[in-house]
Amino acid sequence: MPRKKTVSTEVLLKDPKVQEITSNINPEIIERRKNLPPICDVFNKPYTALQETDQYTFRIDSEAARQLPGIIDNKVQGILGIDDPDPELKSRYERARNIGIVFSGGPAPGGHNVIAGLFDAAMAANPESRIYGFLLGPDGIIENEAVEITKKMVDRFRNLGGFGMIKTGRAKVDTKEKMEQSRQTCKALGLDALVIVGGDDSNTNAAFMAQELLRDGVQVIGVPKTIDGDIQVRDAEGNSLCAISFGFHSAARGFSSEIANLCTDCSSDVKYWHICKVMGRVASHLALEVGLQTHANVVLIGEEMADYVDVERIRRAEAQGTVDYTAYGMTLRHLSRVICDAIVRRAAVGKSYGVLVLPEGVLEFVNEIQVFIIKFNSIIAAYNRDHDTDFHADFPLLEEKLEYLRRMARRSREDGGFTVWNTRDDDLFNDLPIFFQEGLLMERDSHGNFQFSQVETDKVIMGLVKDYLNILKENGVYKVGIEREYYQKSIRKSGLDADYYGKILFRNYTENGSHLLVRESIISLKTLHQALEDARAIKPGENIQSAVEAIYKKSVPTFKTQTHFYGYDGRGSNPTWFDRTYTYNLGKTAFSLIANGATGQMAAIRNLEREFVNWEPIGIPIGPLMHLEERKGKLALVIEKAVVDIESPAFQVIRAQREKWLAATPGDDDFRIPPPIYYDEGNPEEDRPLTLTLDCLAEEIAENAS
Ligand code: FBP
Repeated sequence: MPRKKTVSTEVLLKDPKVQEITSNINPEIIERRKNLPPICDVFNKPYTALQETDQYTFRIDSEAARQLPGIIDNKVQGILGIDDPDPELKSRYERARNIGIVFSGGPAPGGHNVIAGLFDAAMAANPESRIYGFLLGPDGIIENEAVEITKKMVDRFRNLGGFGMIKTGRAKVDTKEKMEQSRQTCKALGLDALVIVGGDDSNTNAAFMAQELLRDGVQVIGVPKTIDGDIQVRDAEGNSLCAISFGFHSAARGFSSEIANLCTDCSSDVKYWHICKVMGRVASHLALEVGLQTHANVVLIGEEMADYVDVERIRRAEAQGTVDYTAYGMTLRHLSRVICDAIVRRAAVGKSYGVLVLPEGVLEFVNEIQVFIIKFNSIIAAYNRDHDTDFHADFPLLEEKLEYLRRMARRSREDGGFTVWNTRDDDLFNDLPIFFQEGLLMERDSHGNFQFSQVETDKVIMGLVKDYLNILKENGVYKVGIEREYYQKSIRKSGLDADYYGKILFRNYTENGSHLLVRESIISLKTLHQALEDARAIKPGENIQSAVEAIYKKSVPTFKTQTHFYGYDGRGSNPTWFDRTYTYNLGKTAFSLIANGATGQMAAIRNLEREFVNWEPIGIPIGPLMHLEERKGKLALVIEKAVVDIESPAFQVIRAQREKWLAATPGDDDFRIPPPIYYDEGNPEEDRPLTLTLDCLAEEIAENAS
């Protein structure tokens, strides 16, 4: 045999084709970088102006009015495109400016295009302007760590995911010292304006900075970012001003294509339930969108649980002339029952597999967990206040924290007035698995939010599910349905009478169903033997017919799971057409607001739920969005998180499709395969999140019908 020719690694690496396929640049990246997303009509004009409108009203919190007097009276501002500005507007618009921009909180696809939109607009107005990017989030402002953003940097990151250009961080400018340091940074860089790209908490921070920096003439503009989709702004009349934050669509599409692959795999391999925890901290918007995109068998929506009422319990209590208060709201036990019910029903038609979508923050909507979270917030805040120290630093170990709680429970026994943590709380808490206790007692993030991404929600819930499935198995309720035809064929093949054995083995043999369910009383080979003996199908001591035994064994369920966490992966994906277009226009909107003197406003695009031609850049006043909320045991002014509205058309669609997607019927599942996020100008991908499309269609259909 001729010897195979070899080549040295050095020569191999010099080959242009090898270089091409080992390069970190691929044709799609090149295309992405070159592309300029479409811009809203107003940005086709060389200048823009703001038009304040009283059309939208807000219910203003008196505390917000007290703390934010300089920006609380801001109005919604529309943006107008101008061809021939008056000299005053022209000179204001074209002034060279120094603008700082910072990413705050978790990454979200599209962030780089906010910078690109801002940079392109600022350079078009005056190429002498400077854009500074603060490094590693708000810490970059506090510590004056910034880079000047150049065209080369912008072009390198256009239309690409992540926040790699300047990175991000979760620091908060929340003390007098940090505010003063930030002011000094703005002075040192001669900033005219600061753009804060962040979630609800970061935009809250933007409002306080806008107020503080007013006297220095530094404008502060927020930009609605978060994959969680929980920044959605409506006015007091319910008019939508910002339908969704950027990043949501790309992350949801990223999760969906991976979850759809699991749907395909599990319905081929038919042996696993895939438990998919999906990010979104508290709100279940991502889970809702993933549900619509994939038609996973079970899609839990936390917000629905908050309103849960156990009608059966209420009826039972009423029959006894009592009221059962525990029937209102979802408990952990009940949640596990809901999941078990779906698993048992699918098993009954032979489907021992499926896909369950679990929002990461689902526990926030579960009664007893909500109570624990609230109690810990106030216990820890009281400790920190009374001792002027930090609870987590003083009690770093779980055992120390538990001991502190035990002491509180003892105190409640001695002092009837002390009710924040009693023996019952302590007992209930001690029943939870250690990893979950640890999760619940974990330090809150810098904004006082519970860090759900670090809690193994799936493990807690699936632990309970597995326990209850075992009970249902022992009770003979949880069985794998056997296809009638299969049963008859295999029994007859062994020369036995299928009808004779069918009536002994199955509870529904004489009915018409396609799947046969072994009787509840047959839960082991011993009980099977007994049933056959009772029917005189075998004699004591005789072996069970092997074909009958094989059928029985097939009916015994094994619940096998694979757990997955969808979060950081989707958060890092490249932006969809929707997000890259949205964010590029947000960057341009931020510049228009700055160039026209606005501060304390959030750059936004109205009509995102409609086709692109309807998109309308606006400025939303941040101050009026603030309300008081409990954070780390204290009331704080924050922007309210938008959670899933269970009256919304998108949620109603999920509710109506639930049975279909569960597919606890013979035949195929209803899985949907969303196309992956791809880059091809000729074939634009889905142009909006399905949640938004449904909400918009519902409005149009209602209008046409009236
Ligand atoms: P933002 O609200 O800052 O955009 O972050 C959202 C999020 O991705 C949540 O979905 C998740 O719970 C959290 O961040 C994870 O935080 P971390 O990156 O600190 O682990």
